[in-house]
Amino acid sequence: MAVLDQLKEAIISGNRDQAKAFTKQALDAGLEPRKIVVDGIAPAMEVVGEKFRNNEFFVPELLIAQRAMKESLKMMSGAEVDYIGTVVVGTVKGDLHDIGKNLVAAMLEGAGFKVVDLGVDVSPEQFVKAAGDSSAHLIAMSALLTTTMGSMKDTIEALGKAGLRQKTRVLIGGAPVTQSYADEIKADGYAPDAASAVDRAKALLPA
Ligand code: B1M
Repeated sequence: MAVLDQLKEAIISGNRDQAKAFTKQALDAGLEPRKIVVDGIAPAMEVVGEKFRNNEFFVPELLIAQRAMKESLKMMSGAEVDYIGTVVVGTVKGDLHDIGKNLVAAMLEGAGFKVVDLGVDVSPEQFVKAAGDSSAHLIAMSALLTTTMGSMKDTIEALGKAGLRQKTRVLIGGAPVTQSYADEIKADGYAPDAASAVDRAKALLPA
């Protein structure tokens, strides 16, 4: 089996040690980090998401697959890449769900974005500061709770107050988020899944 298929299987089964070993093997063989993400890690997490939706996987399987994915991603941080843009990513204030957000971050990284990942429970002020500090083209916010979605609106308003709204596009997503919510809060884009988040993010880059 090719090394990226082995990596994919290791992540799906949540085997951290194997995920690290196959990532190392892929890097040693000269594969680009971007290729490892796009052809190894991202498809693995798509399978995990699909199995979860079909009730073949439950939360523990989701979490151990995510842990294996993180180990693999960690081994590639710091690699030299020509970035197509900078995106600040995070799960909004009050919200600790990060599996989907991590998948979006990994796919964006794989597509050539420099990703500044602020993690979870990110306040509007933290998003705005990171966008300013990194001259980000885009902020990508994830929310999984209906009670935390409002923080997306607060962040857009905070960007405006900081004078950054014109130069920083805003992409939102997460299970309870919809296109009509994005329209309501004047976000620049909405994506229902990680793959379409990449397409939307690319479309939002300045020409
Ligand atoms: Co929580 N949780 N949870 N949870 N949890 C949900 C979201 C819930 C729907 C479960 C339920 O009641 N049926 C419910 C929310 C209800 C609501 O508000 N409508 C819920 C609740 C209530 C809670 C707690 C309040 C429970 C409690 O303590 N009483 C609590 C809140 C904690 C907090 O955040 N403050 C809580 C806690 C947790 C755990 C910690 C146990 C764990 C999170 C672990 C972690 O993330 N590290 C957890 C989990 C795992 C879930 C479920 C079961 C799975 C979420 C997940 O990871 N899905 C979820 C129920 C469900 O979805 N069936 C649930 C897989 C992931 C790949 O999908 O994140 O949707 P998802 O990401 C998708 C898309 O949404 C999209 O791309 C991904 C796929 O490609 N996407 C984006 C995501 N972000 C995007 C951003 C984009 C674009 C696309 O652009 C920027």
